[in-house]
Amino acid sequence: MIKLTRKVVLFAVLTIGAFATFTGSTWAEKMELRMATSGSETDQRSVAMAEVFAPMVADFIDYQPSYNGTIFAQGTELDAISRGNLEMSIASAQELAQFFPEFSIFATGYVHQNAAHQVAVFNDPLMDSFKATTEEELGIKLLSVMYLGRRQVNLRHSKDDLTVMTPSDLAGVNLRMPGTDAWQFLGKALGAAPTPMAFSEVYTALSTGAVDGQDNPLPTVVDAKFYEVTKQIVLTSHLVDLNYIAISKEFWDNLTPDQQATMQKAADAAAESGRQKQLELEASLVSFLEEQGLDVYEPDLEAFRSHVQAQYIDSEFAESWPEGVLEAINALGN
Ligand code: KDO
Repeated sequence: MIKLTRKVVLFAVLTIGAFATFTGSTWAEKMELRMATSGSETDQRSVAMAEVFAPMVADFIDYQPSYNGTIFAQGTELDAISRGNLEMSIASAQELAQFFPEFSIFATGYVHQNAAHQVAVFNDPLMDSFKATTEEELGIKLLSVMYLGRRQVNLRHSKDDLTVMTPSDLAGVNLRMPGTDAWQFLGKALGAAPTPMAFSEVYTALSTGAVDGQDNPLPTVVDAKFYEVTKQIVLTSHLVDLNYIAISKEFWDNLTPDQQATMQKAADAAAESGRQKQLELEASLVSFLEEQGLDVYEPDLEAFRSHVQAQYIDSEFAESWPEGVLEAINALGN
């Protein structure tokens, strides 16, 4: 019996070894890249990473995505990467602002003007110190900037019950915002009473009335089906929001220069693909949401812009912004 087992094991090992060699790339050559995001599998950022990034690096990367915060809860991914428990995440400036307050400038209402402005800012020398700090102090490299979209206020109340034209109309409204300080500040700057809550809990909270509303770009409102449990969207466009493709610096440093060049190209291609898809969705979803019975309307944008900016200028966040960066960002806008 023992002899037979040895023969079976030997045959199996030889067969697997032959197969792996035959496929031209043994598993040992592929590096496991775990990517965690609180986003869904169907969100355009996740789709771009799976359909554009992963194939472009497939020669040397075994891409292993996880969605909806299943292996790392929203807001814990950067710490996980820093500790070597994860290799990549779709990170936010708001999460980075928890480590480095100066990142709050990229999470400030009405600063980024549009998707192209985000790309210009990310590729400008003004970003060098932000990228260096993240690499040196957190061990994380920001590969590319992704377009999440223009965040809008999305409420359970019907427009007849609550029409929002200025920030004062949001007074007392229990608005769910993501958990970090920068997010909570943005909710207050809009005039609302913010509640911290993970993205994965928002649908249930809206359906039960635990919160009065939430804010996200239209593609997220549709992808997460928030329109099923809300009745209006106020087109505040209060934050042209972004994410960063964030990778472990240690993992990056272990790649060859050619592999790094390929991965950088793949990250930029995925970011651009997701950006274009997200922009197309934003252009088409107002009519879809109105067909679902939601009121979608523009408030007094100047009232929101001036009120939100006034909250930031005297804030502790603004004190952390490096001298001249806000002016440099504004100069890159149109
Ligand atoms: C959210 O929790 O509202 C947010 O939009 C914050 C973003 O930074 C990002 O984490 C996003 O959720 C997730 O990717 C889900 O779309």
